[in-house]
Amino acid sequence: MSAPQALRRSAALFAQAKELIPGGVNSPVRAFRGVNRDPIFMDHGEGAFIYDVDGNRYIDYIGSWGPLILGHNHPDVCKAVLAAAVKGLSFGAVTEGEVRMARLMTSLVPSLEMVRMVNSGTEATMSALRAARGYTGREKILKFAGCYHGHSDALLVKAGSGLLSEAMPDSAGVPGACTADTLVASFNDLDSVEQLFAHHPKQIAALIVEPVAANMGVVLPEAGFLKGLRELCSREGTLLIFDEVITGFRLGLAGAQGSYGVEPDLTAFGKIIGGGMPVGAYGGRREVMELVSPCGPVYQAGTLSGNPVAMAAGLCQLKYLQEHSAVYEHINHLGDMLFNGLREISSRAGAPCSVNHIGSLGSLFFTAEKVRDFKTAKTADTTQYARYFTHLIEQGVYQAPAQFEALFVSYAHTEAEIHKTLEIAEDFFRTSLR
Ligand code: HOZ
Repeated sequence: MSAPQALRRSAALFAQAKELIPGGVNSPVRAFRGVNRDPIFMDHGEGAFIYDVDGNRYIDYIGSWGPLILGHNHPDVCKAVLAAAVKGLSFGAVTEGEVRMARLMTSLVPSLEMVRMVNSGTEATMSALRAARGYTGREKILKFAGCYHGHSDALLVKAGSGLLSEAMPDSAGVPGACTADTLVASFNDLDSVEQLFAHHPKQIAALIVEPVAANMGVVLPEAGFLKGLRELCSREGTLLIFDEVITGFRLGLAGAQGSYGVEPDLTAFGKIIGGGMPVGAYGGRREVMELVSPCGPVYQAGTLSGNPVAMAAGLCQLKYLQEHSAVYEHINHLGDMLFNGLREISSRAGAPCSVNHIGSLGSLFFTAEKVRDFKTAKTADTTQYARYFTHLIEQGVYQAPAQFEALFVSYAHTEAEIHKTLEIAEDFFRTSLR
């Protein structure tokens, strides 16, 4: 890799941005506050690499937070976007792409009988909860500490992602009434869920969970946890909602529900189904989805929902995944190489680290604790993570700018990038760990 260029243009842009945009960013995690640095302005991406405005190249383990599973600028996806764009950017009317997308998604994910497109994961989870409340006639919802389901009011309770790295317990501006019906249990702790059901019998409309939590860093469900949730929800008449914004189409064509063999009633999807364009979707059991307007009384709408360019990008990427099983073989192999490698080199260096991963998705935590929930995730040393981040970014490896986020490997990565990354990480563990 060539010598790093000073981040002059980035710094100049950030100075302007701070005057015009809160914190200089349009989403908090990318402000790099979690690693005590200023953000780096990106210019373009190509394959496994992302390039900043000062001409530095980085191996990219963010991939726009997951959706770029084929890597940056995949030629097929770009071609599909361009072909759709010349026909018109938005109509606010129905298009064929939406039908094809719904047909493809329902054919790939067995629990999906009907699906509604929206514009983001936040909209997807919020709308799925509304449908669940409409179906059950109940008001309470149950979530898990450290899980993040977007920024709608009712879900900003003990949330992960940006709230965790900013060390904010909850958001200001959310009326108490909006969160009064949100119950919080502990991830991987079925007893905590049982207790909430016992205290609120027949009152909980939905239990929402990231089947693999990926917004307090990556935390895997322990054996029996998801199945236990399924059983409790069925027993209580509560709808089980999987938030597969991160895991959907990443762990496999049927997402985490396919990998773990547990069927939710509803699923929320996010950016990956847009191949990098702003998209989300929610769907599941027909009798629930048929309550959504204009079919039924649960209102939800959006001019850009099912946008034709986004549908074209998403369809192209999903079809590519469907037709090339080599994608999952490749990213899972590289994911194993990367995360097992990090586990080995940190342990060889005697560093107190814990690595969680499944396939191409994972996190390294600076803690000796086995990370299995919010409490253990929070034992991670964020100062050490910031040092690690700085070491890697200065050597051309771009990873999550906060301890409590995930890393993503794409089809465009090769063993060469993984080796390079491990070499740089090992150098950190050998020389910089204090
Ligand atoms: N909420 C995302 C991470 N879990 C970050 C979004 C962004 O900054 O783009």
